[in-house]
Amino acid sequence: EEGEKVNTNIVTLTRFLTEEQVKHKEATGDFTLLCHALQFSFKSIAYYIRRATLVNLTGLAGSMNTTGDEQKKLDVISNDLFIEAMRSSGKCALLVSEEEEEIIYFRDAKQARYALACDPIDGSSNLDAGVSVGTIFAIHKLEEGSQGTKEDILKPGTELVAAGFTMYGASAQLVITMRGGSVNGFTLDNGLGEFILTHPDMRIPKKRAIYSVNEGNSHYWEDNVKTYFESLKKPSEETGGKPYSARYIGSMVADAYRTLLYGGVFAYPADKKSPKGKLRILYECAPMAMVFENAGGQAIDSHMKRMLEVVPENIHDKAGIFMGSYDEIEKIKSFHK
Ligand code: P6P
Repeated sequence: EEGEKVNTNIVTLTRFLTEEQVKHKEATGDFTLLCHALQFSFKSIAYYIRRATLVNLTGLAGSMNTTGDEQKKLDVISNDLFIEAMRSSGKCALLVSEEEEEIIYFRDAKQARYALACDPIDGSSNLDAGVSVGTIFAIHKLEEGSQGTKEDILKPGTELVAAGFTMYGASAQLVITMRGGSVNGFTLDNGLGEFILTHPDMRIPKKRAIYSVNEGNSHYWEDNVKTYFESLKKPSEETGGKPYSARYIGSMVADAYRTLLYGGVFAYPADKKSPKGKLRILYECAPMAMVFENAGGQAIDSHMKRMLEVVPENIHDKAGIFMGSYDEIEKIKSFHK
């Protein structure tokens, strides 16, 4: 009868992963089980972040993490949650985390075929301010016959099996992409405790007059970076006689998610202060580059090299990055001729 039309064709992440697995007849189901462990850790982290302010989990845990910034309690909890989820899955051979100086090897996961890099709570310095933070992840497959060594993860992003991020905002938004696949967005339904497919086949607009960069670093930028960003501030015919809009949250996952949805460019250029850039290749730049390329955009480093072809020497190596709308990245390249 008349009344609210209820959508009964709900695609959960669990169903999506099963359907993906069926497409690959050689699949053993290991990747699916690894992703179930991943989604469990996202749900757990989302739960703790939602309660953080109430249970006063914010504030400093008093311990310094390996990358030197003050470690907030949620960093510690999220990192531990993630490590235990990967360990108990039995499908992860080794894990690189922003919070851990050394690689974590799961030696009892004998059959594990995957290596994971993650930033458990990226943007955590914004936590107390209620700004959206997120988890960024990148999944590599071990070389044939490898028991899991750092060579299995010090590889170009072109070899990533899957990558994505979960942004903990008003609701938890998961964005995931597989090699050569599309980008799909899921929203956590807290009632069901399921990630629901809400953004199938995400495509980044080819161009959009929005730029996202920390202008506080502009004194240290190279000249062609300065010239490029200055050019965006002039009204131009191309943008209907208006300058670009500036949007910067300071939390990569939040800036990336907005750029993916609306278009434009997000950048953290290498500069005189941070000659190798600030963002980490393995668990910030490469996974984001895979998402942006699979959504029809581009991601390059400060040498204008395709980010997915950059190979880190060490697990915490950094890179400058420009990522966003296809045409905008082309324009940036034109300033670096
Ligand atoms: P800045 C957060 O600390 C982070 O790692 C990313 O999430 C974010 O994009 C960047 O650093 C912000 O850096 O120097 O602008 O505060």
